[in-house]
Amino acid sequence: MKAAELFVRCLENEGVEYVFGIPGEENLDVMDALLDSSIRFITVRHEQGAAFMADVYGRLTGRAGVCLSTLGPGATNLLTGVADANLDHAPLVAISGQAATTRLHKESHQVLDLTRLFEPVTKYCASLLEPDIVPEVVRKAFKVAVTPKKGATFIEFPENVAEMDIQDALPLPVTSPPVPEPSAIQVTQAARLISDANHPLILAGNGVVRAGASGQLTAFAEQLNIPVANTFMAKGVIPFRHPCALGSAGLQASDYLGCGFDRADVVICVGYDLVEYHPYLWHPTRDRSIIHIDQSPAEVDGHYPVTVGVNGDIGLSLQRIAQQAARHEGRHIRPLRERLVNEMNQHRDDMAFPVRPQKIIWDLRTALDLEDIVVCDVGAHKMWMARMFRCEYPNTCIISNGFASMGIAVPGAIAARLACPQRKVVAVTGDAGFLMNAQEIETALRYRLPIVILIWNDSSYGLIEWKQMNRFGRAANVRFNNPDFVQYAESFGARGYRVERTADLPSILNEALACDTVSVIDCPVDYRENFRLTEQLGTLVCPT
Ligand SMILES: Cc1ncc(C[n+]2csc(CCOP(=O)(O)OP(=O)(O)O)c2C)c(N)n1
Ligand SMILES: [Mg+2]
Repeated sequence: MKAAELFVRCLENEGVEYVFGIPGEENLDVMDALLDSSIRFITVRHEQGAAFMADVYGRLTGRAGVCLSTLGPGATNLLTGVADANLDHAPLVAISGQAATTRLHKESHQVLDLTRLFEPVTKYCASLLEPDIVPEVVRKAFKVAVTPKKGATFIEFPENVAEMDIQDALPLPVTSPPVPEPSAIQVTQAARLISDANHPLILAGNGVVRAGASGQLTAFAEQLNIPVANTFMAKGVIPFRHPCALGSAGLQASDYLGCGFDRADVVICVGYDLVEYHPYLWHPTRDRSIIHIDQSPAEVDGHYPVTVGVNGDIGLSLQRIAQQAARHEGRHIRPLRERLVNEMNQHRDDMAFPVRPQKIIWDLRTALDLEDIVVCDVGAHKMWMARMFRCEYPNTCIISNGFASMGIAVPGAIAARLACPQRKVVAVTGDAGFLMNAQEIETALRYRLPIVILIWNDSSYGLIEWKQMNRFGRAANVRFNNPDFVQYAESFGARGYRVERTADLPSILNEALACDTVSVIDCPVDYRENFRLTEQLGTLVCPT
């Protein structure tokens, strides 16, 4: 057998269903071997799209998503999506072809040192310099990708090695190391600190989603009657309808939630990745007690002094702490929650045009089932979605908030549809982020993957304009023109809709969601609301 065939057997052995990518001259043997495997290759239109697809597939399934490119320019195109997975802690294995080992030592066509290039954006990089090491490298790449904290790994496969023969080699057995139990002493210390607290608050992060511990988190909060703020990436870890749910923290301004943090004396951080929300934003005073509950020890940060660290299985840690800690009164959270819910409800009948962000969110939430999936891009629309889109389940509003790269929504929605074919999927995107990977509409159509793309059209890099106006009172080089998005969609063979009256948005959404193809909705948005929100939050008086 060729090393390339062994490589593909190793991928099958890891349970790989899909490889997202673009073939090249340096991975001919791998591409050919894939034809005889159970793995489905998804041919995309830009390697960045492939990496984002693998990234979102990894988030939704918990198993590493796989993307593939050729050497040089193919590999550099993968880089942004790989970095996104790594900083967002999504499991991903990236594979690239490489030139033959006989020309890697010199200036040579399309050759870059790829393991060096990928080192800063992955947890592990390896070059398959010998056929014999294929089983070990593949096993290690998949194991490291899912080991807490999850992230990206990279394998480079030189073309001459891929075609070499190898005898008697087999994939290595797949085993998952058990997650350690939390130490009893740490559990007791945490329980004591919580019992003695006046106003404890939970900050739940994406680690809860990765550990599949949202049920235990909700039970913990309910039993001890402690309010829960979640990070953007942890939307839905506690159902929003739950009275303990306070909504998303992370808008880089004061918000109702900030009132909760101001008041808290003990903050219980569960599965919290510091990459998402700087501790100095919610803990400028550095004087609160912090309990860190996670599979891995806390990152070092001057504003994150950990009083008690409980490391190990998150669900188990929460259960054991709850058995020992005393229940709180938790009365002060009601006004905070009510203010947010009122704000969400205010715009249900708001017919102003261009459509206000709050109204787009109201109509989208109404059109979708609670299990359906939204993949959000990066921009002002993400801030609004994080703040106001209610989620009852984890992984129903996918947000990139570690690397926070624009361009994830369209390819991410395609991967979501493949990972969860029974659910409806909407990409919520800005007009700028949309055009960064809009070419993948063709991929979605070719594989018959119905998705809805909802573009918030402001002809601007809206989030940056928001920040510029706040800081300097004038906008700098953020405005642009858009193509006709309806004609653009139709030119691919997709459906295009333009929202011309706010009253039409619900029926357009329902029609697009019901049809079995790709739909693009061009929705003009009134981002004057951004400045109103800044003002409103700037003069916020805490309702507690
Ligand atoms: C790849 C990438 N480039 C630049 C940025 C910086 N950035 C963050 S949001 C944003 C503007 C996004 O504009 P758009 O997609 O139209 O969304 P809007 O803010 O208008 O809702 C920019 C330039 C980024 N996060 N990612
Ligand atoms: Mg925009």
